[in-house]
Amino acid sequence: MPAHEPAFNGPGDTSAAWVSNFVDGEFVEPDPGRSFDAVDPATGKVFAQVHEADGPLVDRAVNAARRALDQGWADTTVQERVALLRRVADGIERRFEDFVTAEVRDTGKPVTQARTLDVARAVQNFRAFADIVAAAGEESYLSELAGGRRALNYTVRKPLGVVAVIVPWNLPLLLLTWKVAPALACGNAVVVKPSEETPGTATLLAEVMREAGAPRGVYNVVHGFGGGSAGQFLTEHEGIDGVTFTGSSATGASVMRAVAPRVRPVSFELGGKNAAIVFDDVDVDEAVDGLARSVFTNTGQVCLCTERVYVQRRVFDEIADGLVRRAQGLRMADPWSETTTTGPLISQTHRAKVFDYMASAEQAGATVLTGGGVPAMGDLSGGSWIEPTLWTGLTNKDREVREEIFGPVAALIPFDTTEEAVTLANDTDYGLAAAVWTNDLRRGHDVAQRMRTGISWVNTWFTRELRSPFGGAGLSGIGREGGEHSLHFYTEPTNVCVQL
Ligand code: NAD
Ligand code: 6OD
Repeated sequence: MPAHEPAFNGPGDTSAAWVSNFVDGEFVEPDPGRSFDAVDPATGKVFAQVHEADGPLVDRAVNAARRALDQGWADTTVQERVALLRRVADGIERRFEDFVTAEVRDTGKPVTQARTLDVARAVQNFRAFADIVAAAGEESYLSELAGGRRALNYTVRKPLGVVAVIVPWNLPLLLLTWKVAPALACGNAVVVKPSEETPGTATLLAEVMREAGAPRGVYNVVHGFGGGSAGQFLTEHEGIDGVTFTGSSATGASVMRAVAPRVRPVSFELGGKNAAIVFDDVDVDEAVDGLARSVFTNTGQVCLCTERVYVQRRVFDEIADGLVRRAQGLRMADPWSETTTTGPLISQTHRAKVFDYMASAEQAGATVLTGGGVPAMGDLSGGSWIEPTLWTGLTNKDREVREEIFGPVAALIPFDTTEEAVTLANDTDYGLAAAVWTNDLRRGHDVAQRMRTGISWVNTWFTRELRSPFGGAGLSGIGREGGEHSLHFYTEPTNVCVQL
């Protein structure tokens, strides 16, 4: 079998190229009447059939998760769960290249990125949350009461229960494991619904979970779409105790409506329209290097990517020239080549959306510094390739500067004063991330703190500390995950108050 053939076909025959649902510890026999295509975004070719879960199958998955909790998983010790998380991390490491293969096949992302970012972070997610839950303490307070009496208050944290984990296609395994690891660490059982575009690695993880000894029903995977499909069946299911969701803000609103009648907790990591602020004291090469990463990584399909670059006027042209050179130096080619830096967009549908913004930017009077079209890709021309694109001449009023595009595009806008830069950067309905580029650290701290975002970087981008809070304000989300913040979302506390 070629190295990049999918290795996640589910039961029995590995030549059939089926991606199966995984329920109650077993891969479910595929139903040829209920399937959809898995498409390689780099070629546009169909390479597998994905078994779409119907309502009864989602029901089985939720019930299996509930049984797993009732039959002892919820009562396991922290040490037992930590040990499972470490075995899962080891299991991913043992099958590292299988995960890389599945991720590259599903997304078209460069194989080097899948190795160094996506799959490496999946391993790290399980190890980090094993450490975090092992080190977590409990709260207790001694209350002074009238008459010299005292009461001891302590908090017992219990698993939330059955958690629905719904994730998108851009960093499929990274984002899935960022949620599954803490959920299991806290004693929950999960039903995960990966994106219809990227079903592979969640399915492969089922094999690893089984090998690692996860009890039946603790980890379930249902495949399908959102509305009218597995996503909706899952979020509307009365057996779900909470939903952790990463995806677009519009879908977040639908998920909120779906859980509202049963008042279930949600954790939302949603879209972004992230700003970079570049002051004129920067080392231009260093700043361009960081900016280029923040605009073009994963073909701009990272919620944290910069799509608005505010540059202090004195260095505007230098920064613009540097970014154009970086955009033109990106190597768009076969994702399996070790020298490829940039893959396609996830689908033709998404490419049409990004092109729509490119057309409207030009109508709004933008100057296209580079890009704006489809690169010549030869044998790969069936894929959803797009040129990295930079604009000047747009303002904060234009939709291309207000709406999340989720492609390798950015608008460069000049500013004069710090106050102006802060106002422009905060002038958005989103609030996920910002990056400040300056050699004046006092100014860096000041401006970073004034960003209305879940994270503000200074002289870096996408540098992650998994114990820190991660999430967004405004349209970018509800709540925070990471470190103890994850442990809070995935547990339900009971305060015990004992009069002494
Ligand atoms: P999406 O919202 O279309 O889909 C996300 C997931 O939700 C998919 O699994 C999808 O099938 C499912 N879904 C869609 N409709 C649903 C419904 N009605 N009920 C239940 N599930 C439903 O997002 P996408 O296009 O897959 O991903 C791109 C978006 O995700 C961008 O907006 C990006 O910013 C955001 N994102 C945010 C973060 C973050 O951490 N803040 C991380 C990655 C991606
Ligand atoms: O690094 C993470 O934990 C995280 N949730 C990243 C999100 C990236 C968005 O595409």
